[in-house]
Amino acid sequence: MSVAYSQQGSVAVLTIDNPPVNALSVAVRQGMIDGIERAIADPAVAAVVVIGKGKTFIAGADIREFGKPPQPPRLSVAIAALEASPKPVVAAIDGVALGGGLEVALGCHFRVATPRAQVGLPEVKIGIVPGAGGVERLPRVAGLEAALKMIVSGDPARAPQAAKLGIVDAVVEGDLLTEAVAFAQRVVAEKKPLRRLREVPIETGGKDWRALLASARATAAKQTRGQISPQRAIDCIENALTLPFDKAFAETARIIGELIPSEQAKALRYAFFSEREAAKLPDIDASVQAKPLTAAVIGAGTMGAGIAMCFADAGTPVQLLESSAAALDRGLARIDGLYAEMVQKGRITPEDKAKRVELIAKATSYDAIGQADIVIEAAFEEMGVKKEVFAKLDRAMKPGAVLATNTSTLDVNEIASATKRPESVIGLHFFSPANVMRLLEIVRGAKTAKDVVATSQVLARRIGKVGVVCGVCHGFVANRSRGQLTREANFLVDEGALPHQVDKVLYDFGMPMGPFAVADLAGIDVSWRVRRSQDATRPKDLRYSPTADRVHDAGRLGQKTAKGWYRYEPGNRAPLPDPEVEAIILQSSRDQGITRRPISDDEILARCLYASINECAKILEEGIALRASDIDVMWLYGFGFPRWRGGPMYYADTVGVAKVYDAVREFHRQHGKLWEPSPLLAKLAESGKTFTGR
Ligand code: 3H9
Repeated sequence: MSVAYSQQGSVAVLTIDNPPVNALSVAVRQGMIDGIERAIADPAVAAVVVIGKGKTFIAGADIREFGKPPQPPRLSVAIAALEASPKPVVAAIDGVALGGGLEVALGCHFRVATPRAQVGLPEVKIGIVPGAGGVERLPRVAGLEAALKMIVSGDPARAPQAAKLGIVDAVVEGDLLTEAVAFAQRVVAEKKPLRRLREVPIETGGKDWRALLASARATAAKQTRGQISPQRAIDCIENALTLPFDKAFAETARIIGELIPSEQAKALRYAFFSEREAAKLPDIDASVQAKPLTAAVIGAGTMGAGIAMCFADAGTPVQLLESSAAALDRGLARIDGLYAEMVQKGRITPEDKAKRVELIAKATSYDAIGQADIVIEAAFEEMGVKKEVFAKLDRAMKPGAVLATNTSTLDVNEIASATKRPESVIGLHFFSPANVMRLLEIVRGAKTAKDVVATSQVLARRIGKVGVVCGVCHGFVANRSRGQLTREANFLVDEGALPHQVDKVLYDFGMPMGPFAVADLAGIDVSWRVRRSQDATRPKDLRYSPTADRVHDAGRLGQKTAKGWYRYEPGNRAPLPDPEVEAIILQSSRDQGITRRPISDDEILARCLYASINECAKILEEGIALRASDIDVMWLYGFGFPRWRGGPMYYADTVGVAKVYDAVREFHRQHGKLWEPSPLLAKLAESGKTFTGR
């Protein structure tokens, strides 16, 4: 039964029952129509409550139905039936009312919600627009400005905020169904007029709607650069303002009809499901119990401080350990400064700051953290240091504690060997800045126990990260594959391109920054140190670009010295091309005996991206990543790869694996060994298959 019909006194109750999230599959749509018709026809029924079974009202249209031939009845027909009811219809919202779920609620005459409920129209995030009346009705209930913000960002509002905006009529404590039925009975008793939102005018709050729309367009163009759906949603809102309800609705239906099969929407749906898939591991099911999660972090440097902030931001207490009180104070001062910046920017209140700072407890001895359930080491990136720390942790931590290392390159198995409990050791690789970037690479060592992996996944969720599990190799999945992009970017500069040309191509593709701007942000000395650590093992016959070393040796360490691959004006992070760097580059090309040539944007894009894709394929065939989609999730959350392109693996599928393979073979011919094609890439290309099943 997708919609159960029952009665409480004179109130009919339609209970949406479509686990796990009450998505609006065809049976639910039909069930709502049948239910409302039955209630209208029954003289013993005076009002109707629509409620979701379980912890969710309705998560929206069934995204799995998109791209398949639509099956009647349409959602809008079911919603129209609710709205047209001559008997009052009350939506009772717990959990989430998202997308079509909120649209159902807005079709009802009244809405009551629990305090924890959330309502929103996240359609733009999956590349479409709200297509069942949300665009037209939300501005009518919440006013133009608030609706514009919610629809264009796709972000939900919590019940108290929704009540302030008028989206929810009452926030109720206690049993939701009881309260909703009582609310419905009051509506009947007080003969309250039924509020059909289609009949309500849109309030602009006295503001010029054209200016509001223009500003929303500009914000969306910045925040979701390259993505079509937010702009199309604004088109729909403009129609809602200028056309009669039904005409505007028909236009929205046309627009969503175009968007659903679009490449962007397909990629965004793929990203949605990939993210959920990444949480599933074939050998770890619900029977593997995660451990509790009191946490400690070792090292109050940039990374350690950022990791501690992740816990504090999630409202979870954390201990921060440093070897000396002075180092600890420096770390805490850094944290204080970062929170102060957030207060200044209006992102958190001074009270939030105080609460968060208070959640970070000081520790200067291993004994002090011994009872933590999970400890994350963020000490200096050097094997000797790591092993020393882990030997100490082995002695200090209680049995069963998870011992995690935040290494970005070192062998987790070797680190684990410094303990007598390698089964408790795991890599938890945060991305910089740790309190901002959402990827958490969960690196499973050869001996890591299943419950340690499961605990790390739970931890990731708890602190708002997207955890993706992978195996051990140098650089793990994300940095190893991204490293190839940087490699080619450097070679391209040696061959004739300039940093700003390379960066522009990747920025225009949709990356948040190009590789040279990233290098300046991260610090040229950081990558210089990594290269030095590889000098002894780097095969002599491999091509190596000395240019980045020369930039480093010229004292250009990036943004921190106001010069790196670019120069920077005081107080400004905008990268400016610098003739001094150009001179270094030209000299480096000459010294390498390279005759510089004009390099096309197409070549830049292909070399940078295909180098990474080829490496991703190697990572997949080595079994370091479980699925192509896991790699994509890592790039989306670790490097800001444009979500509407799905990720590098999905992108390779859209280009065509055979085309990518041909290009890789050609680059191999031209540039040699580093372009050795991945056998998996070759196999897929030759058999006409894809990485992602696209
Ligand atoms: C829409 O409504 C268009 C309309 O305007 C009408 C147009 C005509 N469909 O995330 P979780 C699955 S567009 C199908 O792990 P949580 C999900 O894949 C829709 N399946 O749980 C997963 O499956 P599995 C607008 C869905 O508690 C399982 O449910 N709505 C849908 O962390 C559990 O999900 C959205 O975009 C769906 N709509 O978070 C909301 N939603 O177990 C999308 C979820 O096989 N959903 N599943 O992996 C969400 O944001 C979160 O899933 C939610 C729950 C907050 C609901």
